[in-house]
Amino acid sequence: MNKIAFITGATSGIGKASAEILAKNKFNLIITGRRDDRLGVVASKLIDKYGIDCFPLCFDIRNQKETEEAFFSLPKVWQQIDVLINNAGLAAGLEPIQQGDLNDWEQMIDTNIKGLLYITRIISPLMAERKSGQIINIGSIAGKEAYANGAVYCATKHAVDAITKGMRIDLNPFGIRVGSICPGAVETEFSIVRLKDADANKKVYAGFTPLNAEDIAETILFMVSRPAHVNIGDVLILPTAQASATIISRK
Ligand code: NDP
Ligand code: 8X3
Repeated sequence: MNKIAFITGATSGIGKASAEILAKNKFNLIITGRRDDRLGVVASKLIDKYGIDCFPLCFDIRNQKETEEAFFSLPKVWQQIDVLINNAGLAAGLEPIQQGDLNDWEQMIDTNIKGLLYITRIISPLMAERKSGQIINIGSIAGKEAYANGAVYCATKHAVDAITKGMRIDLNPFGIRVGSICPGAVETEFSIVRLKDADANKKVYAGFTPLNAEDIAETILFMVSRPAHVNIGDVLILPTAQASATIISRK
């Protein structure tokens, strides 16, 4: 029987690319996000193209009740998740702390930290019961370094790093693999959302070749296809042009 992967934030970028590569490798999928129309399109495509089963679940991960109701609306057999990809997240704004927008801060904290925790709190006990499962959290280079104008986003990704390490310890007795992937610059909708500018990618990725979502999806596939005794704990993955959060060689 196909394994089941649950991917949060699969309506675009890294989550969408991960859904595609896992479908190609015969995982059945639960894909989530707020944009229902996009979820439907992604699910239909993956079902038709790869002959897998795919369940779209539309909910806002910031809302604990909505998240729980969405998960438990799944048929029982679909609740037995083998792989959880905690990917849904965002940066909002790029401002010094003294000028930061409180709504942006709340959105990042509620999505990147609390949303990740809500879904993990639902799925991890079910994995623990079955003594089986793998969780991959999408962190960031922003979880390893702080940079100017990004204090709160960096804080949320530092939190993801700490949560990953703590989860790995707590779930260790149950044989559950926990790891993270921490990308540098990946061209997705990330910068468009962060800068609230449809043309943001032209500026942000000018003069160098950023990672693309498929680069991260391939890393996810590598992690989930290791033999059972191998747990990749953390992967820092950068464009070749990027040396640190803020050092990027541009032509
Ligand atoms: P995208 O903006 O392309 O994708 C973000 C995904 O998260 C979308 O599917 C979006 O779905 C979902 N999402 C956001 N907020 C919510 C919410 N409240 N409830 C449910 N789903 C939500 O960006 P990326 O693919 O780049 O981002 C994916 C992850 O990768 C994020 O955690 C990001 O921090 C991380 N990352 C990105 C990097 C980059 O340079 N791009 C680098 C390092 C890490 P919808 O809008 O439909 O709800
Ligand atoms: C996304 C990468 O450098 O914009 O997490 O924070 S960065």
